[in-house]
Amino acid sequence: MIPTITAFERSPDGGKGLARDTRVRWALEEAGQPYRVRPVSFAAMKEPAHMALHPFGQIPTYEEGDLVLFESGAIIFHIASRHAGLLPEEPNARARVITWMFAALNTVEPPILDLSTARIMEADKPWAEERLPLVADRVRHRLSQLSARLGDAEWLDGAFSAADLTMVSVLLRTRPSGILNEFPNLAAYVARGEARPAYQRAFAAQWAFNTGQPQAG
Ligand SMILES: N[C@@H](CCC(=O)N[C@@H](CS)C(=O)NCC(=O)O)C(=O)O
Repeated sequence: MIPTITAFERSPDGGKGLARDTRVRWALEEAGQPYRVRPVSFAAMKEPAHMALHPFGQIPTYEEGDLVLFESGAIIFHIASRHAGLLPEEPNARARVITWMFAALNTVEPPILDLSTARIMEADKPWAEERLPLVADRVRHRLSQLSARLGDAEWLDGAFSAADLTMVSVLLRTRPSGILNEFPNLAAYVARGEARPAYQRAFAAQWAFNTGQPQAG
C-alpha cells in the first residue's frame, strides 16, 4: 500500500528542506517506499479534517490504509521498523539507535527550535537582542556535547541508521544560524547525510513541491 504524507502547501522556508516532511520523505527514500504527498495550507491544517489526523494541527502526517500517524519521529520509526536498513536487527544495537532518535528529538532539537523562534518570531521584541545570545549559547552547548561524542566517527552508532537520519535532519535546522560550522565534525557529519542519494531525492522532491521547479544542477 502506498502511504500518503502531508506537507506544507508552500513551506515557509521556500524549499530549503527544513520542514519536517523532508525527514519523512528521506526515510521513505532510504526504504525504497514510494509515497504520495498531500499539500495542506496553514488554514486547512487547523480545520477538523486535518485535526482528525493530527491533534495539534501540524504536518507531517502519515496515512497507510487504516493507520494514521503524526510526529515525524514516530513516522520515521514506523518506516524503519517495516523496511530493512534503518534499524539494526540486533536488539541492543536497535535500542541504542532508538535512544539516539529520542536524543535528537528530545534533547538536541528543543534548543535549536528555540533559536529559530528567537531569530524569526521574536526578532521584533524589545528583549530580543539580549535573549538571542543566551539561546544561541544553549545550542552551542548541546552541539559541543554531541560533537565530543561523535568524535571522528562516521555515524552515531555503527552503520548509518534512523538515528543519523533523525539527528542530521535536526542539525540541518541550525544551518541558517551559522552555528553548525563552529563544529567541523558535525558539519562533516551533516554533509555525509546530505550526500546520501536518498536524501538528495527527498530534498529534490520537496524542492519541486515547494517551488514548482526542478532543482537546478
Ligand atoms: N514534533 C512534531 C512537530 C511538528 C511541527 O512543528 N510541524 C510544523 C512544520 S515543520 C508545523 O506544522 N507548523 C505549523 C503549525 O504548527 O501551525 C514533529 O516532529 O512532527
